[in-house]
Amino acid sequence: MVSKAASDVPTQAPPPPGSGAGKYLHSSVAGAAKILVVGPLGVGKTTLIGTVSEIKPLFTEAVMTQAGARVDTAAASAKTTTTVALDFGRMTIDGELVLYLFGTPGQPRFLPAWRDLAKGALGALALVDTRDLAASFDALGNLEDLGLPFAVAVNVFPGSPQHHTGDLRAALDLLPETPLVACDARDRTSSVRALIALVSHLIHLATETS
Ligand SMILES: Nc1nc2c(ncn2[C@@H]2O[C@H](COP(=O)(O)OP(=O)(O)OP(=O)(O)O)[C@@H](O)[C@H]2O)c(=O)[nH]1
Ligand SMILES: [Mg+2]
Repeated sequence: MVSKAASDVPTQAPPPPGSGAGKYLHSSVAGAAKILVVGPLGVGKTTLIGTVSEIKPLFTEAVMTQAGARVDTAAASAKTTTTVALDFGRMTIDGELVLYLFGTPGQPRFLPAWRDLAKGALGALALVDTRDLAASFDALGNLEDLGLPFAVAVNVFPGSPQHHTGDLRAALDLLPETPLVACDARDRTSSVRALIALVSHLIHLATETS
């Protein structure tokens, strides 16, 4: 059970290990990494990719259908459109590591489509809305099924309940090593920090297995 308390979810990801971060991944992934941005309906995936992308992002928004409208999450209540195929953007870290960002559709009926979208991906950033934690379970479970390493970013909305990190980790059933950070998908600095937390995690995993 998540208790209400002052949030201690870190808003700053651990700093990347300088230009070494990019250099390490540069040698292992030839300077480019495919990253998924996942999460439930309306959690802010499209917003985050639009915020950080250094190219004009590709969006595939469509007016919500009846099927989509029935999925009533806190974040989705004021939305009229939803991603129906994918979002695409690009962000460079350290001037040398290019992240190709693929946003997934949030509607549960599209979960099976992730299998194709995840091909060649190195990891995922999973966005979570604390106003409806249960809405994230499908996305996190899908990442585990795919064996895709991920970091979790709490996208903070007005009125979002604040939780102690330990309570949140327990509620989301996260492994101890899975990064958990807070972000505002509309803010570039905090969104980039969330992606850097993921990249740092991927570097750590790659270092462990090399
Ligand atoms: N207050 C606040 N609003 C946000 C934040 N992130 C996104 N929003 C708003 O929430 C709405 C949903 O954002 P989207 O980016 O479309 O969400 P999505 O996860 O791509 O949604 P689907 O594609 O339908 O799954 C938009 O109106 C955003 O402006 C945030 O961090 N804070
Ligand atoms: Mg979207």
